[in-house]
Amino acid sequence: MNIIARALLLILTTCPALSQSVESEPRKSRGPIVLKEDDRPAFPPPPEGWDKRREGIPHGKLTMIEYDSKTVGTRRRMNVYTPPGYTPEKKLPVLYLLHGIGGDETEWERFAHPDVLLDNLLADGKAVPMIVVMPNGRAQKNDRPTGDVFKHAPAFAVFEHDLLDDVIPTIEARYAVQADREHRALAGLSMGGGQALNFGLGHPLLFAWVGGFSSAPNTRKPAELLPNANAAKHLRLLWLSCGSKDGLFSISQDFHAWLKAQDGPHVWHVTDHEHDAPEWKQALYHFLQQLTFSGVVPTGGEISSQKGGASKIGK
Ligand code: FER
Repeated sequence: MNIIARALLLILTTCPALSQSVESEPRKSRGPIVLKEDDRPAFPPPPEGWDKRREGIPHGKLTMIEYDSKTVGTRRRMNVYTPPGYTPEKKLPVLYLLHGIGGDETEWERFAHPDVLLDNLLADGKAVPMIVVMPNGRAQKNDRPTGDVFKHAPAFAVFEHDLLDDVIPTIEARYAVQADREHRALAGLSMGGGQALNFGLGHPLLFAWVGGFSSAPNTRKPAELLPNANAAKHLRLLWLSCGSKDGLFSISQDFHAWLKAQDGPHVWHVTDHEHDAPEWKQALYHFLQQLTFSGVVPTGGEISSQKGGASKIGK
């Protein structure tokens, strides 16, 4: 993102009045951040060395792959992490990890090095082997984050079709993947957080693991995301995190409060960060450990599974 776009982003994320103008559906003006008693970290800060590339442990592999998007009508790119020891003989679960408004398929790797975090977690037995797919969430012909990136907001909504019809089928055709909801996670930061909540909760038969990090104003309102908070019981994990100094805090806070009021199970992790890369990196570190891809979620409790239902994916 160039310096002008960055400055604009800072103004927009800290000034509720201005941010209204770029929302597709205006939300209520966001007032000052008011912290509640339960707006606290769910996890301690990561331990020493958590984000340092370690010698002497097995390393996974990052590959930038291309695919033909029927949705966009272009050849697009995504960054794919395969864990150490990946072989076409053993099917693995997949996390689809989405970037923010100024990012692209390289953003997570530049900000957070998910490969390093996962290599370290795997070496320490704190995560299970998984494939991590980092696509480009701006589903338009020119998907570079240039110019006024806020004008690209509609393309972040179109990405729902690219994800379901192009990205996921490509990954499931080319990699050894456990192609069912129990082994498919969707998460993202900011605009990507809004996408993950909108698409993930909108397609409960496709995703059992959903996470929104510092979710942006593209996030649907709580009652639209989950008309019945009880539905969260059918997920393995619903994750919400945000920095308490983020101008977008109320978006995550409101959804948390709405879920809590109705006993909808979820993780709520609040740090004292702003809308920044260190927030997303530590959120990812903790989120990866919650992705057990089994019925047991370390902090989320035992959640019953949703049975049956047709998916257009994997057919
Ligand atoms: C907005 C403020 C921030 C908005 C999007 C963002 C679509 C996204 C920020 C990011 O992805 O970092 O008003 O409207």
